[in-house]
Amino acid sequence: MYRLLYPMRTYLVVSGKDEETNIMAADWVTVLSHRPFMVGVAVSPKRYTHRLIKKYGEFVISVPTLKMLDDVWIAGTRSGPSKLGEMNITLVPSKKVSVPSIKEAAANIECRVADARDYGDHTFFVGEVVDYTYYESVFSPRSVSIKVGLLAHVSWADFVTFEKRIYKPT
Ligand code: FMN
Repeated sequence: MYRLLYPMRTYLVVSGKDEETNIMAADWVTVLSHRPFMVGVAVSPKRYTHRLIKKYGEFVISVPTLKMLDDVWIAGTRSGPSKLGEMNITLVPSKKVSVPSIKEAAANIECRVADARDYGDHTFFVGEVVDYTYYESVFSPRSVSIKVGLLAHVSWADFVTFEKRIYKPT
């Protein structure tokens, strides 16, 4: 009953390169370490993305916004690089990895696979973050602007964004 941990933020995982570039939606993404900056993502071996991460040893975690919801849905419901033809995104070169980044995404986190381990029906890919790009209008060292419409997934086709900021008294 993984749904007990929902809502979860939704991300995009970019893998492969050139004509073999692929994008899938992923909820099961987490930060693992601050220094060095490391992230992890659980990817089912059934995903085309799984094959590409294994093949190239690199992936990019992109942070989609509400404007990209249609693309997120395509990324999360179709399999293989041909889906990119249906999507409305612009691929741009990443800084350190050969897997491209997504121009429209609020951030792109460039990862090299540091470890891959199977847990149950998913493989947990650990990525060492080698570089990143982001919109300064959304992310600053101390905070995040939620106005951009960061996506969280509730169930099948049901998504929410963060609306209300609750100020913690200090
Ligand atoms: N699949 C995973 O393996 N891990 C995930 O964390 C994950 N999260 C998803 C979140 C959303 C919102 C959606 C719609 C789907 C998610 N999926 C996840 C399923 C894949 O995105 C989906 O199977 C996709 O079609 C795989 O694409 P690919 O075969 O081109 O790699």
